[in-house]
Amino acid sequence: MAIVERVFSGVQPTGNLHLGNYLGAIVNFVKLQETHNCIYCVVDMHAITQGADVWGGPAELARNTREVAAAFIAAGVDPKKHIVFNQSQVSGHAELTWIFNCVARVGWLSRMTQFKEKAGKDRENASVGLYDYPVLMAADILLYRATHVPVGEDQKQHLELARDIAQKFNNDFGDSIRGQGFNEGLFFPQPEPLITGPATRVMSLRDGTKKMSKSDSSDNSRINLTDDADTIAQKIRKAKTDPEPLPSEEKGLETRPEADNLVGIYAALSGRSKQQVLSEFGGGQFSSFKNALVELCVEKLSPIASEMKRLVADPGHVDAILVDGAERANAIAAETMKSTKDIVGFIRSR
Ligand code: AQP
Repeated sequence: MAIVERVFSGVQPTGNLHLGNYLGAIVNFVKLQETHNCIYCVVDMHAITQGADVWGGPAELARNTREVAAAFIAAGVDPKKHIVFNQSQVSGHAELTWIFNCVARVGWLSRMTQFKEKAGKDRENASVGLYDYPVLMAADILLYRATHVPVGEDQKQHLELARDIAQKFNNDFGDSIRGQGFNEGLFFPQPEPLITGPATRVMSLRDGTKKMSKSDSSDNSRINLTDDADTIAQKIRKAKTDPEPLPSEEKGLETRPEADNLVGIYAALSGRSKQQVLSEFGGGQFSSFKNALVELCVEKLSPIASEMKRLVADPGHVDAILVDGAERANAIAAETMKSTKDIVGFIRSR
Protein backbone atom coordinates (compact mmCIF):
# COMPACT_ATOMS: atom_id res chain seq x y z
CA MET A 1 0.00 0.00 0.00
CA ALA A 2 1.86 3.10 -1.24
CA ILE A 3 1.29 6.50 0.33
CA VAL A 4 -0.89 8.68 -1.92
CA GLU A 5 -1.42 12.40 -1.45
CA ARG A 6 -4.59 12.99 0.52
CA VAL A 7 -6.03 15.98 2.38
CA PHE A 8 -7.72 15.68 5.78
CA SER A 9 -9.01 18.39 8.09
CA GLY A 10 -11.66 18.86 10.75
CA VAL A 11 -13.72 21.51 12.48
CA GLN A 12 -15.28 21.14 15.94
CA PRO A 13 -19.06 21.48 16.23
CA THR A 14 -18.90 23.78 19.23
CA GLY A 15 -21.20 26.49 17.81
CA ASN A 16 -20.48 30.05 16.66
CA LEU A 17 -18.58 29.07 13.51
CA HIS A 18 -16.77 32.29 12.59
CA LEU A 19 -14.77 34.17 10.00
CA GLY A 20 -11.50 32.78 11.45
CA ASN A 21 -12.65 29.20 10.89
CA TYR A 22 -13.70 30.20 7.38
CA LEU A 23 -10.52 32.05 6.32
CA GLY A 24 -8.08 29.90 8.29
CA ALA A 25 -9.48 26.56 7.19
CA ILE A 26 -12.69 26.25 5.15
CA VAL A 27 -11.62 28.51 2.24
CA ASN A 28 -8.59 26.27 1.76
CA PHE A 29 -10.76 23.13 1.99
CA VAL A 30 -12.61 24.41 -1.07
CA LYS A 31 -9.45 25.22 -3.06
CA LEU A 32 -7.76 21.89 -2.36
CA GLN A 33 -10.63 19.97 -3.92
CA GLU A 34 -9.25 20.88 -7.33
CA THR A 35 -5.92 19.14 -6.78
CA HIS A 36 -6.43 16.46 -4.11
CA ASN A 37 -8.73 13.80 -2.75
CA CYS A 38 -10.13 15.47 0.35
CA ILE A 39 -11.72 14.27 3.56
CA TYR A 40 -13.45 16.91 5.71
CA CYS A 41 -14.64 15.89 9.11
CA VAL A 42 -16.94 17.41 11.70
CA VAL A 43 -14.94 16.40 14.76
CA ASP A 44 -17.74 15.78 17.23
CA MET A 45 -15.55 13.64 19.52
CA HIS A 46 -13.25 16.64 20.03
CA ALA A 47 -16.27 18.79 20.86
CA ILE A 48 -17.06 16.86 24.06
CA THR A 49 -13.58 17.23 25.58
CA GLN A 50 -14.79 20.23 27.57
CA GLY A 51 -17.84 20.34 29.85
CA ALA A 52 -21.42 20.34 28.52
CA ASP A 53 -21.51 24.01 29.51
CA VAL A 54 -19.09 24.53 26.58
CA TRP A 55 -20.57 22.16 23.99
CA GLY A 56 -24.18 22.63 25.03
CA GLY A 57 -25.48 19.07 25.53
CA PRO A 58 -26.80 16.39 23.13
CA ALA A 59 -29.40 18.39 21.17
CA GLU A 60 -27.00 21.29 20.69
CA LEU A 61 -24.17 18.95 19.62
CA ALA A 62 -26.34 17.38 16.90
CA ARG A 63 -27.50 20.81 15.73
CA ASN A 64 -23.93 22.17 15.65
CA THR A 65 -22.69 19.07 13.83
CA ARG A 66 -25.21 19.62 11.05
CA GLU A 67 -24.37 23.32 10.99
CA VAL A 68 -20.63 22.69 10.44
CA ALA A 69 -21.41 20.18 7.66
CA ALA A 70 -23.75 22.77 6.14
CA ALA A 71 -20.99 25.40 6.32
CA PHE A 72 -18.56 23.14 4.44
CA ILE A 73 -21.12 22.54 1.70
CA ALA A 74 -22.37 26.14 1.57
CA ALA A 75 -18.77 27.36 1.20
CA GLY A 76 -18.28 25.07 -1.80
CA VAL A 77 -17.13 21.65 -0.59
CA ASP A 78 -18.59 18.94 -2.84
CA PRO A 79 -19.65 15.99 -0.64
CA LYS A 80 -20.11 13.73 -3.64
CA LYS A 81 -16.64 14.12 -5.14
CA HIS A 82 -14.97 14.33 -1.74
CA ILE A 83 -15.88 13.07 1.74
CA VAL A 84 -17.81 14.97 4.41
CA PHE A 85 -18.71 13.09 7.60
CA ASN A 86 -18.80 13.29 11.38
CA GLN A 87 -15.96 11.66 13.28
CA SER A 88 -17.96 9.54 15.76
CA GLN A 89 -19.44 7.47 12.93
CA VAL A 90 -16.03 5.93 12.15
CA SER A 91 -14.79 3.84 15.08
CA GLY A 92 -11.22 3.80 13.76
CA HIS A 93 -10.65 7.30 15.18
CA ALA A 94 -11.02 5.98 18.74
CA GLU A 95 -9.18 2.71 18.04
CA LEU A 96 -6.13 4.37 16.52
CA THR A 97 -6.09 6.94 19.33
CA TRP A 98 -5.53 4.15 21.84
CA ILE A 99 -2.55 2.79 19.92
CA PHE A 100 -1.15 6.32 19.56
CA ASN A 101 -1.69 6.92 23.29
CA CYS A 102 0.88 4.18 23.79
CA VAL A 103 3.29 5.82 21.32
CA ALA A 104 2.98 9.49 22.38
CA ARG A 105 4.90 10.60 25.49
CA VAL A 106 3.42 12.48 28.44
CA GLY A 107 6.22 15.05 28.07
CA TRP A 108 5.10 15.81 24.50
CA LEU A 109 1.50 16.42 25.53
CA SER A 110 2.49 18.51 28.53
CA ARG A 111 4.00 21.07 26.15
CA MET A 112 0.75 21.67 24.21
CA THR A 113 -0.21 25.32 24.63
CA GLN A 114 -3.87 24.83 23.66
CA PHE A 115 -4.37 22.47 26.62
CA LYS A 116 -2.75 24.99 28.95
CA GLU A 117 -4.99 27.79 27.62
CA LYS A 118 -8.20 25.77 27.68
CA ALA A 119 -7.60 24.03 31.01
CA GLY A 120 -6.59 27.36 32.57
CA LYS A 121 -5.71 27.42 36.26
CA ASP A 122 -8.02 24.53 37.15
CA ARG A 123 -5.90 21.92 35.36
CA GLU A 124 -6.64 19.15 37.86
CA ASN A 125 -10.28 19.40 36.89
CA ALA A 126 -9.77 19.29 33.10
CA SER A 127 -10.94 16.11 31.35
CA VAL A 128 -8.42 13.49 30.30
CA GLY A 129 -9.97 13.90 26.84
CA LEU A 130 -8.91 17.57 26.69
CA TYR A 131 -5.33 16.56 27.56
CA ASP A 132 -5.43 13.76 24.97
CA TYR A 133 -7.04 15.95 22.26
CA PRO A 134 -3.85 16.21 20.15
CA VAL A 135 -3.46 12.41 20.08
CA LEU A 136 -7.03 12.03 18.79
CA MET A 137 -6.19 14.70 16.22
CA ALA A 138 -3.11 12.73 15.10
CA ALA A 139 -5.33 9.64 14.77
CA ASP A 140 -7.91 11.62 12.75
CA ILE A 141 -5.27 12.53 10.19
CA LEU A 142 -3.23 9.33 10.10
CA LEU A 143 -6.27 7.02 10.00
CA TYR A 144 -6.52 8.15 6.37
CA ARG A 145 -2.72 8.31 6.01
CA ALA A 146 -3.33 11.91 4.98
CA THR A 147 -0.36 13.88 3.69
CA HIS A 148 -1.72 17.46 3.82
CA VAL A 149 -3.75 19.21 6.51
CA PRO A 150 -5.20 22.71 5.89
CA VAL A 151 -5.48 24.47 9.27
CA GLY A 152 -5.17 27.86 10.92
CA GLU A 153 -1.90 28.82 12.59
CA ASP A 154 -3.17 27.84 16.06
CA GLN A 155 -3.05 24.17 15.05
CA LYS A 156 0.63 24.16 14.02
CA GLN A 157 1.86 22.67 17.30
CA HIS A 158 -0.70 19.86 17.14
CA LEU A 159 0.42 19.04 13.60
CA GLU A 160 4.03 18.82 14.80
CA LEU A 161 2.87 16.34 17.43
CA ALA A 162 1.09 14.27 14.75
CA ARG A 163 4.36 14.17 12.80
CA ASP A 164 6.26 13.05 15.92
CA ILE A 165 3.71 10.29 16.57
CA ALA A 166 3.90 9.07 12.95
CA GLN A 167 7.68 9.00 13.09
CA LYS A 168 7.86 7.22 16.44
CA PHE A 169 5.31 4.63 15.34
CA ASN A 170 7.31 4.01 12.15
CA ASN A 171 10.52 3.67 14.22
CA ASP A 172 9.06 1.57 17.04
CA PHE A 173 7.44 -0.89 14.64
CA GLY A 174 9.98 -0.58 11.79
CA ASP A 175 10.76 -4.31 11.52
CA SER A 176 7.11 -5.27 11.65
CA ILE A 177 6.23 -2.62 9.05
CA ARG A 178 8.92 -3.99 6.70
CA GLY A 179 7.66 -7.51 7.47
CA GLN A 180 4.20 -6.49 6.29
CA GLY A 181 5.69 -5.41 2.96
CA PHE A 182 5.83 -1.63 3.44
CA ASN A 183 8.92 0.04 2.03
CA GLU A 184 11.68 1.24 4.34
CA GLY A 185 9.63 0.88 7.51
CA LEU A 186 7.41 3.77 6.45
CA PHE A 187 3.74 3.18 7.20
CA PHE A 188 2.39 6.54 8.36
CA PRO A 189 3.31 9.63 6.31
CA GLN A 190 4.56 12.85 7.90
CA PRO A 191 1.48 15.08 7.47
CA GLU A 192 2.27 18.58 6.21
CA PRO A 193 0.33 21.52 7.65
CA LEU A 194 -1.04 23.84 4.96
CA ILE A 195 -1.22 27.24 6.65
CA THR A 196 -1.71 29.67 3.79
CA GLY A 197 -3.12 33.07 2.87
CA PRO A 198 -3.11 36.50 4.55
CA ALA A 199 -5.52 35.43 7.35
CA THR A 200 -4.11 32.28 8.95
CA ARG A 201 -4.77 33.79 12.39
CA VAL A 202 -7.81 36.06 12.40
CA MET A 203 -7.93 38.12 15.58
CA SER A 204 -10.81 39.25 17.79
CA LEU A 205 -12.59 42.40 16.61
CA ARG A 206 -12.45 43.70 20.19
CA ASP A 207 -8.76 42.94 20.88
CA GLY A 208 -6.21 42.54 18.07
CA THR A 209 -3.90 40.50 20.29
CA LYS A 210 -6.46 37.71 20.93
CA LYS A 211 -7.50 35.03 18.43
CA MET A 212 -11.05 35.24 17.07
CA SER A 213 -12.66 32.32 18.82
CA LYS A 214 -15.97 30.47 19.16
CA SER A 215 -15.72 30.52 22.94
CA ASP A 216 -15.17 34.28 23.38
CA SER A 217 -18.01 35.49 25.60
CA SER A 218 -18.42 38.63 23.48
CA ASP A 219 -20.36 37.98 20.27
CA ASN A 220 -19.01 41.31 18.99
CA SER A 221 -15.50 39.80 19.00
CA ARG A 222 -16.29 37.65 15.97
CA ILE A 223 -18.24 37.56 12.74
CA ASN A 224 -20.31 34.38 12.77
CA LEU A 225 -20.94 32.66 9.45
CA THR A 226 -24.65 32.87 10.23
CA ASP A 227 -24.67 36.64 10.94
CA ASP A 228 -27.00 38.71 8.73
CA ALA A 229 -25.86 41.80 6.82
CA ASP A 230 -26.93 44.26 9.55
CA THR A 231 -25.12 42.34 12.26
CA ILE A 232 -21.94 42.12 10.16
CA ALA A 233 -22.09 45.89 9.50
CA GLN A 234 -22.64 46.67 13.17
CA LYS A 235 -19.76 44.43 14.34
CA ILE A 236 -17.28 45.83 11.82
CA ARG A 237 -18.24 49.42 12.56
CA LYS A 238 -17.73 48.75 16.28
CA ALA A 239 -14.43 46.88 15.72
CA LYS A 240 -11.56 48.30 17.74
CA THR A 241 -9.13 50.47 15.77
CA ASP A 242 -6.59 53.18 16.58
CA PRO A 243 -6.68 56.91 15.82
CA GLU A 244 -4.05 56.84 13.01
CA PRO A 245 -5.01 56.64 9.32
CA LEU A 246 -4.20 53.37 7.54
CA PRO A 247 -0.52 53.12 6.52
CA SER A 248 0.47 52.82 2.87
CA GLU A 249 3.10 50.15 3.52
CA GLU A 250 2.74 46.77 5.24
CA LYS A 251 5.57 47.64 7.63
CA GLY A 252 3.30 50.30 9.13
CA LEU A 253 0.94 47.54 10.40
CA GLU A 254 3.60 45.93 12.56
CA THR A 255 2.70 47.64 15.83
CA ARG A 256 -1.02 48.04 15.05
CA PRO A 257 -2.67 44.65 15.63
CA GLU A 258 -6.27 45.80 15.06
CA ALA A 259 -5.44 47.54 11.78
CA ASP A 260 -3.35 44.56 10.68
CA ASN A 261 -6.26 42.22 11.41
CA LEU A 262 -8.85 44.20 9.43
CA VAL A 263 -6.48 44.61 6.48
CA GLY A 264 -5.71 40.88 6.60
CA ILE A 265 -9.44 40.05 6.56
CA TYR A 266 -10.01 42.36 3.60
CA ALA A 267 -7.02 40.87 1.76
CA ALA A 268 -8.15 37.29 2.35
CA LEU A 269 -11.74 37.93 1.31
CA SER A 270 -10.74 39.83 -1.83
CA GLY A 271 -7.97 37.41 -2.83
CA ARG A 272 -5.35 40.17 -2.66
CA SER A 273 -2.20 40.73 -0.62
CA LYS A 274 -2.16 43.11 2.37
CA GLN A 275 0.15 45.41 0.38
CA GLN A 276 -2.36 45.59 -2.48
CA VAL A 277 -5.10 46.50 0.00
CA LEU A 278 -2.91 49.22 1.53
CA SER A 279 -2.08 50.60 -1.92
CA GLU A 280 -5.80 51.24 -2.33
CA PHE A 281 -6.77 52.35 1.19
CA GLY A 282 -3.45 53.62 2.70
CA GLY A 283 -3.62 57.19 4.02
CA GLY A 284 -7.42 57.03 4.35
CA GLN A 285 -9.54 56.99 7.50
CA PHE A 286 -10.76 53.77 9.09
CA SER A 287 -14.39 54.76 8.59
CA SER A 288 -14.21 54.55 4.78
CA PHE A 289 -12.10 51.38 4.91
CA LYS A 290 -14.63 49.83 7.30
CA ASN A 291 -17.47 50.66 4.89
CA ALA A 292 -15.63 48.83 2.11
CA LEU A 293 -14.93 45.91 4.46
CA VAL A 294 -18.62 45.67 5.42
CA GLU A 295 -19.58 45.56 1.75
CA LEU A 296 -17.02 42.86 0.98
CA CYS A 297 -17.91 40.72 4.03
CA VAL A 298 -21.61 40.88 3.24
CA GLU A 299 -20.99 40.05 -0.43
CA LYS A 300 -18.86 36.99 0.45
CA LEU A 301 -20.64 35.72 3.56
CA SER A 302 -24.34 36.33 2.86
CA PRO A 303 -24.66 33.61 0.19
CA ILE A 304 -22.96 31.16 2.58
CA ALA A 305 -25.28 32.11 5.45
CA SER A 306 -28.41 31.67 3.36
CA GLU A 307 -27.26 28.32 1.95
CA MET A 308 -26.41 27.14 5.49
CA LYS A 309 -29.88 28.16 6.62
CA ARG A 310 -31.46 26.24 3.74
CA LEU A 311 -29.40 23.12 4.49
CA VAL A 312 -29.95 23.02 8.26
CA ALA A 313 -33.69 23.39 7.69
CA ASP A 314 -33.54 19.88 6.22
CA PRO A 315 -31.66 17.81 8.85
CA GLY A 316 -32.56 14.53 7.13
CA HIS A 317 -30.68 15.63 4.02
CA VAL A 318 -27.58 16.69 5.98
CA ASP A 319 -27.62 13.45 8.00
CA ALA A 320 -27.79 11.41 4.77
CA ILE A 321 -24.69 13.25 3.48
CA LEU A 322 -22.87 12.51 6.74
CA VAL A 323 -23.85 8.83 6.71
CA ASP A 324 -22.75 8.43 3.07
CA GLY A 325 -19.46 10.23 3.83
CA ALA A 326 -18.89 8.07 6.92
CA GLU A 327 -19.33 4.87 4.88
CA ARG A 328 -16.74 6.01 2.37
CA ALA A 329 -14.40 7.26 5.12
CA ASN A 330 -14.79 3.97 6.95
CA ALA A 331 -13.70 2.00 3.87
CA ILE A 332 -10.35 3.84 3.91
CA ALA A 333 -10.06 3.76 7.70
CA ALA A 334 -10.73 0.02 7.88
CA GLU A 335 -7.75 -0.67 5.57
CA THR A 336 -5.45 1.42 7.76
CA MET A 337 -6.71 -0.28 10.92
CA LYS A 338 -6.22 -3.79 9.47
CA SER A 339 -2.60 -3.03 8.59
CA THR A 340 -2.00 -1.19 11.87
CA LYS A 341 -3.32 -4.14 13.87
CA ASP A 342 -1.11 -6.54 11.90
CA ILE A 343 1.89 -4.27 12.46
CA VAL A 344 1.24 -4.07 16.22
CA GLY A 345 0.51 -7.81 16.49
CA PHE A 346 -3.19 -7.74 17.39
CA ILE A 347 -4.97 -10.92 16.22
CA ARG A 348 -8.00 -10.17 14.04
CA SER A 349 -10.52 -12.02 11.86
CA ARG A 350 -9.40 -12.38 8.23
N1 AQP B 1 -9.01 32.87 14.61
C1 AQP B 1 -8.68 31.97 13.71
N2 AQP B 1 -8.00 32.33 12.60
C2 AQP B 1 -7.66 31.40 11.65
N3 AQP B 1 -8.00 30.10 11.75
C3 AQP B 1 -8.69 29.71 12.83
N4 AQP B 1 -9.18 28.53 13.20
C4 AQP B 1 -9.82 28.65 14.40
N5 AQP B 1 -9.77 29.92 14.81
C5 AQP B 1 -9.08 30.61 13.86
C6 AQP B 1 -9.05 27.31 12.43
O1 AQP B 1 -10.35 26.78 12.21
C7 AQP B 1 -10.25 25.36 12.15
C8 AQP B 1 -11.29 24.74 13.01
O2 AQP B 1 -11.06 25.07 14.36
P1 AQP B 1 -11.68 24.16 15.49
O3 AQP B 1 -13.12 24.27 15.46
O4 AQP B 1 -11.24 22.78 15.34
O5 AQP B 1 -11.08 24.65 16.86
P2 AQP B 1 -10.38 25.91 17.39
O6 AQP B 1 -9.09 26.16 16.69
O7 AQP B 1 -10.26 25.72 18.85
O8 AQP B 1 -11.42 27.03 17.04
P3 AQP B 1 -11.93 28.21 17.87
O9 AQP B 1 -12.95 28.89 17.04
O10 AQP B 1 -10.85 29.09 18.34
O11 AQP B 1 -12.65 27.57 19.11
P4 AQP B 1 -12.36 27.73 20.64
O12 AQP B 1 -13.00 29.01 21.04
O13 AQP B 1 -13.04 26.55 21.25
O14 AQP B 1 -10.89 27.76 20.86
C9 AQP B 1 -8.83 24.98 12.53
O15 AQP B 1 -8.08 24.70 11.37
C10 AQP B 1 -8.31 26.22 13.21
O16 AQP B 1 -6.91 26.37 13.04
